[in-house]
Amino acid sequence: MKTDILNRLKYSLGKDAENASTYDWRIAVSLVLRDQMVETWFQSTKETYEASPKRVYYLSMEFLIGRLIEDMISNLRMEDTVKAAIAELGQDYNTIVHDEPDAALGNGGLGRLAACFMDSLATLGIPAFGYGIRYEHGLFEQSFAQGQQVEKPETWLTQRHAWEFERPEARYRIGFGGHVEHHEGKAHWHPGEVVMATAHDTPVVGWKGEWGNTLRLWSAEPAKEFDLESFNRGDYLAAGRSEALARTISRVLYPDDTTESGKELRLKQEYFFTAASLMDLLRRYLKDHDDIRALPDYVAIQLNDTHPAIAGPELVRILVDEHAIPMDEAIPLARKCLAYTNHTLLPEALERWSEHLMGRILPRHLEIIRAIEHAHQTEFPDSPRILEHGDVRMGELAFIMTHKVNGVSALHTELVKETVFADLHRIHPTRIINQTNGITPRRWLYGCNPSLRHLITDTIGEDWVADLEQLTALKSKRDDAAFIEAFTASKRENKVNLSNWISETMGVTLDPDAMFDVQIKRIHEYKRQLMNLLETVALWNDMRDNPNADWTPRVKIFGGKAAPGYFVAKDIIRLINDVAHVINTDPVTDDKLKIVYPPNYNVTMAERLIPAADLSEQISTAGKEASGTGNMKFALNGALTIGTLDGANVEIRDHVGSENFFLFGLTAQEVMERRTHHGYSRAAIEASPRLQRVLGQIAEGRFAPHDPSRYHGLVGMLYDHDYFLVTCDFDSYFDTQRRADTAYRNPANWAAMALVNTASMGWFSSDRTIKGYARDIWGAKSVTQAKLEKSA
Ligand code: F58
Repeated sequence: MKTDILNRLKYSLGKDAENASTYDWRIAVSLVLRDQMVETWFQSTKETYEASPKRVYYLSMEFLIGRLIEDMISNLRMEDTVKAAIAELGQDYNTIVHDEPDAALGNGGLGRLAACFMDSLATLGIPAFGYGIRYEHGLFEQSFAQGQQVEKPETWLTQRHAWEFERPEARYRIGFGGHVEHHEGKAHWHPGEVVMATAHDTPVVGWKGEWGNTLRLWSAEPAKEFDLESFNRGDYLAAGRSEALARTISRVLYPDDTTESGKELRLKQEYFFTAASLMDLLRRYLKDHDDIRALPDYVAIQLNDTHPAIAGPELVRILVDEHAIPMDEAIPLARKCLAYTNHTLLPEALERWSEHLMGRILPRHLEIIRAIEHAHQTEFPDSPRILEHGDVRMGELAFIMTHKVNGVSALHTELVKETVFADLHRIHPTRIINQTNGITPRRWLYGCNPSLRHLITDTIGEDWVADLEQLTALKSKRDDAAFIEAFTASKRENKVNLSNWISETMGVTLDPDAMFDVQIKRIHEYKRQLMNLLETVALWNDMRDNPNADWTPRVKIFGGKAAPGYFVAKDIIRLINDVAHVINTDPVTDDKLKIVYPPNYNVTMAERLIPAADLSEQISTAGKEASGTGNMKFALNGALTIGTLDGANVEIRDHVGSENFFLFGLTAQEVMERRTHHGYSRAAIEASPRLQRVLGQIAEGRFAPHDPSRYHGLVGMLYDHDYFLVTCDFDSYFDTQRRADTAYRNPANWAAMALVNTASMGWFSSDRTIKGYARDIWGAKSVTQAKLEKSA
């Protein structure tokens, strides 16, 4: 390993050990690891060709993979070797690992789910490709200036990306615009603009390095480098214009996590990566099959939300225009290959494109969408329409063009059936199914929580890493005092580490024995960070009223970004920072209450915060959070949840037991009912003196003395249009927090509850989720499993 690293330093980076920077060492180590992976990767590809099984293609606009180096090291089981080599080379392991920038190619849960799925597909040995976009700039970098969010472009690709292989041979022409001609019953699309999609492959190796799949990300390049004629004329700007336009397509990830911006460039991104992926998978298929009609036997395409929903019309276009399959046969054939995952019920997040824009960017696709609409309406005259009020509704298109539609938690799936797709569900009653989300135990326990990992492995062996349900064996330890002590010590170690980091990076001193109460996720009204903050202020008031009472010390930790155009969310960020400033400098509560909000929350920060959490905030308005996956990560790492009956919280509570979960708030049904009451929020505020007091303090400028009217808008909104029912759930939330305080004062009992959480979370492994997709949606098999069965 040492020699390999030095060779890489020398021959790939042109450096010797004396002159190498941390960056050089990191790239050298990464390249050595990548070499190790390549063997598995080739072997897997070879076995896949031999077995000719069904391949899974996961199409996603986002893959929020974070750092890869430690994933690679642990999946290849090379921790000891790498650490020893780096130490012998006189370098620091942590410095090298922390030098890697996060690959932030996603906004939040949807993108991170895709990354967990890639890990599970590889671990399970299911042949799969992830297809997405190689954004030059991932999710923006967040900082705070006087408490306000400032966004800067993220620049991960200004450095070499050590894990990828560019594939100049996998290049496709992607057309946009132009016109369609019809001759003798055949359509001919003549695009007005063409860009090239070039593949960049990152190997994804599963646990123990037994199987490797590919994450193939497309970057956009000009079809023609630059216009030499303009250049020779001296018009340098014109010479580079088409090149710049082409590259724009993969330039930046859209930072909107819920609202659809309806931007032309976004539609182009969606078509760009979807079309390239379909061409690529069809080329692979046609290499060793000649019957295009057998495609569904070998290809399963999963659409991660509606972003790649243009895959329906695009596949039909290819079948009809390029393979001469009649339209009425092409539509069901395409449908058999495709499935769609819905991640949201929020109406503002359901994609729709104006027919006008669609016709301008993708004229042939609009014709095909009309044909799909016509075919469906003919068969089901009372069907909801894809084309409505001059819009193409991508949810309806995705539903109609796929054979399975899945929700991401049991509650969410029921709500999908009852709300967004109620009419389509009546027509196609078996199409909607549930696949509750999951998380990869490799990153979200083994990797991020070494102290707990060691304790678990010392107790039950190591097989839990690929078979998470084995954690149930830990339940019997809840009455074992020595084990509980070790479990508590592991949590404390993580809290001390986090406190040190907070102190170094933010200059705030934390008490590691205080309850660490964490809410990390995108900032959104429905996720109700505001309610958490109001509760914090109410607690602070109570502490100041009665400073000598027996308070449970708390650290409130927030993390998350707001979409740049989401002004209410940005006000909430500013208020958290303003309140933090006042509370953190109050001598009366100095040893009892602190608020920290480290900027630029990302996957790496999640890996730091989650293992150190005692309490996990999952407090969305019931019916609004499709599933949540952070909720699972916390519970797995031994945090107790305070939460509503929303998304996967319901199933987490079922698994860990209601006695080990702090439940509060209205149910989804009650939420809908409450909204019909006139003046419900004003009534709730009037019934709660505690909430009134807090809102009064915020409104009179207690936390912004130089700009007292700063939060009038926010407070006014709570009085008059509290759509997310912060006011209605406030009292029940506050009381439940006090129950948590009381429970925390009994450390052994708290630890036992936390342990039961960890021990009960096996079902939430993304391995279980992927097995569900493979069985119920894709009809795909594990090649490694088949090999095992054959040899047995
Ligand atoms: C999230 N959606 C859900 N969307 O909010 C969360 O409950 C769920 O656990 C997770 O998906 C995985 O199923 C989400 O993250 C986005 O970020 C989209 C980005 C692109 C625009 C629309 C929203």
